[in-house]
Amino acid sequence: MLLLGALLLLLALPNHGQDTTQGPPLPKGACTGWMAGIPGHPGHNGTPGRDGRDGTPGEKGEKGDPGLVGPKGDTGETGVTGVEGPRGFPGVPGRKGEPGESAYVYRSAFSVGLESRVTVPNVPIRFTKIFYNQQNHYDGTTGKFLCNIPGLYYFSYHITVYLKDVKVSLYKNDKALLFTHDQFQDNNLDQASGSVLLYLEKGDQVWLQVYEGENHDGVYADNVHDSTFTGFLLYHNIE
Ligand SMILES: [Ca+2]
Repeated sequence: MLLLGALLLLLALPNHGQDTTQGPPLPKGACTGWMAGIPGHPGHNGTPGRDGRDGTPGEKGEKGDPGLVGPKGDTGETGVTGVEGPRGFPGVPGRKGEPGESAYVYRSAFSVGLESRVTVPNVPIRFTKIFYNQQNHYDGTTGKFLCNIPGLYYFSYHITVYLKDVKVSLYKNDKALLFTHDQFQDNNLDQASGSVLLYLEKGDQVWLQVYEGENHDGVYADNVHDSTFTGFLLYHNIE
């Protein structure tokens, strides 16, 4: 430090002498007592400068981690109905049902025969040998069948012919509808028969009767020869 101060003194000397020749005169005795001063203290720091300009954008960073799963969304609209599927296999048969109530059964039938030969013409033949007459729609006292159930009926008769010719008619309400004629042959035994379908209303009557008098009343029956009359309801009127 002392060395530096001496150096500065040597440099300053010529200038001092020059100034004395050209500048105002120094006060008397000034140069004789001049000595170099002690360097001052460093000044205070200045105020901070303004911010610099923004730098250029940096390089693009790496892709970040996936975010958290968001909440479940709302239910969407119903879609279009699909095409009908193929037909399934047949199911197992169900159990047998309980017996139902018995429906009303329309029954009307009779089957009767003669017990002996007929000798009275032009009146209903009275068949008194009863094979079947459950509903009693045939009346053995009159020889007439009385219709109780409207419908279609089937009637038939099989007559044993003996000793005389036979002419019989099937009557419906006093009108002969069906005629059967058989000529008797001597020393023989003949048969005559007929059948018909008739629609009957309730109250109609049907019977057999010999016609054209006593020369045609060869209707015969005994213990081993029968003459029969049969009728039954084929089906009732459903109206
Ligand atoms: Ca004959």
